[in-house]
Amino acid sequence: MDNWLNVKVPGLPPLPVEPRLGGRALPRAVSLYVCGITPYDATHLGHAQTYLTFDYVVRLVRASGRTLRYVQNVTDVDDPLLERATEIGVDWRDLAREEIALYFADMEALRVVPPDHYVGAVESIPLVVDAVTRLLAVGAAYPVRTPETPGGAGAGDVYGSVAADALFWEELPIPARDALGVFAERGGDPARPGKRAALDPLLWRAERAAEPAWDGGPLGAGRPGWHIECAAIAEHWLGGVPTITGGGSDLSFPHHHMSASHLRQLGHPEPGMTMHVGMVGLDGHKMSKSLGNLVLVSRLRAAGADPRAIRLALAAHHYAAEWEWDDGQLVAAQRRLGHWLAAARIAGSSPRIPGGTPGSSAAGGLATLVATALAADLDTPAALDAVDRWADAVLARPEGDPGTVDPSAVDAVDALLGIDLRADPPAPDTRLANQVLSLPRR
Ligand code: 5CA
Ligand code: ZN
Repeated sequence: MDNWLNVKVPGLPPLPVEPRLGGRALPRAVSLYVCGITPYDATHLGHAQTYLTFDYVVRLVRASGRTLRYVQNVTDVDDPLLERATEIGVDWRDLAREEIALYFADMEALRVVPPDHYVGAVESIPLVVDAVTRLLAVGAAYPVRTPETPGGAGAGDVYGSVAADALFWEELPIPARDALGVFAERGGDPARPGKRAALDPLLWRAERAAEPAWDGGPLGAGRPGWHIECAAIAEHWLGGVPTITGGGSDLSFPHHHMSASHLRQLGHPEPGMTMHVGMVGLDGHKMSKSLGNLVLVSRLRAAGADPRAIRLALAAHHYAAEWEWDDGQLVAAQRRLGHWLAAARIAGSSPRIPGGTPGSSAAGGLATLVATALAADLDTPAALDAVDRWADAVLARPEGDPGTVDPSAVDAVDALLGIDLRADPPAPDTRLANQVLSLPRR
């Protein structure tokens, strides 16, 4: 599937940092799987915080001299997308196409580095069919006949068996007594008749009237379940369990737990780590498409917000924190950006440190200072503080004192924090207002 436009990242000399994320050191070769959007509504600030978090991971991992393979999916067929399309009376494919285009425009404006592979659920159906077939073969999955299904060989839904995974309960990321409730809240169907256990997740949904379906070979016509989608894509594109599996904290259970369980039963016992971004809230509730309490990135951009300020407003919060948005944070971020831009203008016209190589001088510590903050479990607030102190020092110099500057400071801010201090602010993208409104919203 298409990807969004690449971002130019200035080269920095390899930085002497050993990133630790969630308390764990990273190997030299890192694979990253980030759970992407379900394209039924526009990118809100919660999504932006999630994708910006992994953008800092990408920039840090590469700047530390490690290799990175990075995959992000897009759930371009699933119940919420189909339900929303029906509700607003558009074809689900048009809704998906339009929302993916808007997501790309938002990611490009925010200068988020794209994944190596951006992979859709629909194009991955052969991978899912293969994975489900293998799970059936090892007894980790079973069919549940459906009266609604138009018969035929293999016709019926397929469920994964949690009882087949010896580590399922041991690895559960939430208290066992909460599992059923959370499963039901987040797309699960605990009461479905015919299941062996209430928590068993759907792997393959047999064709129903008025629902899209694809040829599932031995499984019969149908469409993929959600958790197996991410397991199958990760297995194919990253060779098994990713070093890091990421998304918002609402994906910890059941989604990432189920996907990890599927991967184990597909023959991938290797351990991986998950990184979960705290939920961004508004007015006392998690920002979510289903609640409708959204601040859209595209609306802020159309209203003239500088995407660099949106970035700074979000980076002021540690990724794991849960926090609430208010517009004052954008005002404060815009002020901070102005301070940095003023310093960058002076830095750009000052002599460089004689003989200095990027990142090597005393002041040239900015790249190292920012990378060191990010290496400590992605401490973006500390990284922003480091740039504040650099800007303070540049701006505090007596007038007429040319001083010396860290030649790599502006590049460091660009490469590690995705903020280009050389660029002019973009004009508000007024086309966006129309694009955002072209589909009816509730
Ligand atoms: N397509 C699936 C993942 S495979 C999905 O959850 N899509 S989503 O569109 O609902 O969410 C996209 C990403 O944004 C997920 O990683 C989700 O955890 C994250 N997310 C959603 N709401 C918030 C929020 N309020 N704050 C932070 N992250 C959020
Ligand atoms: Zn996922």
